[in-house]
Amino acid sequence: MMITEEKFYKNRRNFLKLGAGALVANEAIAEELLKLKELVPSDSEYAFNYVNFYEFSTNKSDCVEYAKKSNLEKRAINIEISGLCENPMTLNDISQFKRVDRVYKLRCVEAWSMNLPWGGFMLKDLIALAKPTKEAKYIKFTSLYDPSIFPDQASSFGVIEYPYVEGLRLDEAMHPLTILATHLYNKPLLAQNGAPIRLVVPWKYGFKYIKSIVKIEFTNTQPISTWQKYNPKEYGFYANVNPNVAHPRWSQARHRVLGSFFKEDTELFNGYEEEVAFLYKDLDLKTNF
Ligand SMILES: Nc1nc2c(c(=O)[nH]1)N[C@H]1C(S)=C(S)[C@@H](COP(=O)(O)O)O[C@H]1N2
Ligand SMILES: [Mo]
Repeated sequence: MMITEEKFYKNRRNFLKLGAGALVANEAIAEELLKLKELVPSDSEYAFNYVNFYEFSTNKSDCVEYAKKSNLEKRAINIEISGLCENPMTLNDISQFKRVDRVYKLRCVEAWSMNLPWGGFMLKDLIALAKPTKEAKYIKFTSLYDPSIFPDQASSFGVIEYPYVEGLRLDEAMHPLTILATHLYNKPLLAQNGAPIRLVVPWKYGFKYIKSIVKIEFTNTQPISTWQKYNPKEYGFYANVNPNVAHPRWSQARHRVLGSFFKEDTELFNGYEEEVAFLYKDLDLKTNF
């Protein structure tokens, strides 16, 4: 324990000395830091059964039932990469990217959390391949639209607008903590978790983790995300986990850890402040929520 802590603080000092700009450059230190921060994964039953996937249903267990019939797991990765970049392409082969395995805390805006062991690759590796032009400032993601498998897309009383859309600033997308996940608990993603590929951004609320991605575009204007469009007073573009900014209808100061009886304090940037705060040094987090 002592050794681990000593190593952690020593590394943290080096890390801070290198400064924000070096974060992306010095991946080795970032990986080391993450290892020392590693969490104990939650029981996989929560991850597989307590899900939000509105295309299937707003009911968490109905999602799982519809997901079983969807065949989403059998779909090949097929992402159209377009917009402001030098190498637009259709991405099918992800074997070219270095595999990363990360246990991150997922904090849902609904005030619960779980620790999830993801497998995938860093989004920045894909961005390097696509080569965004200097005009590109944002990245926009789109989920699959297929009313034949998604009941809420087929319904005329659909809850939200489809397809589900999300966005990141390009520097957030290039951060080494941001990954595209293909695996969860060392198994290919289940349909209900966003097969075959989904986004994971651990310092943001879970609704940013867009599932079943079919399109990625580089843009110079800030994309409007699905939840922001649904209710801009309640859901912002940034959606950074922040205990000091309440949702208009509930506090974000604490959350329930699934599988634990107790609630715990929510941390700024979901506990990843050391790694990501530099991205927001010029931003008022209260107005840019
Ligand atoms: N396409 C799509 N992606 C989505 C959602 C959704 O409804 N549709 N729900 C989001 C929300 S609110 C959360 S908390 C996470 C949940 O991921 P999980 O169910 O795999 O834990 O997925 C996010 N990604
Ligand atoms: Mo969520």
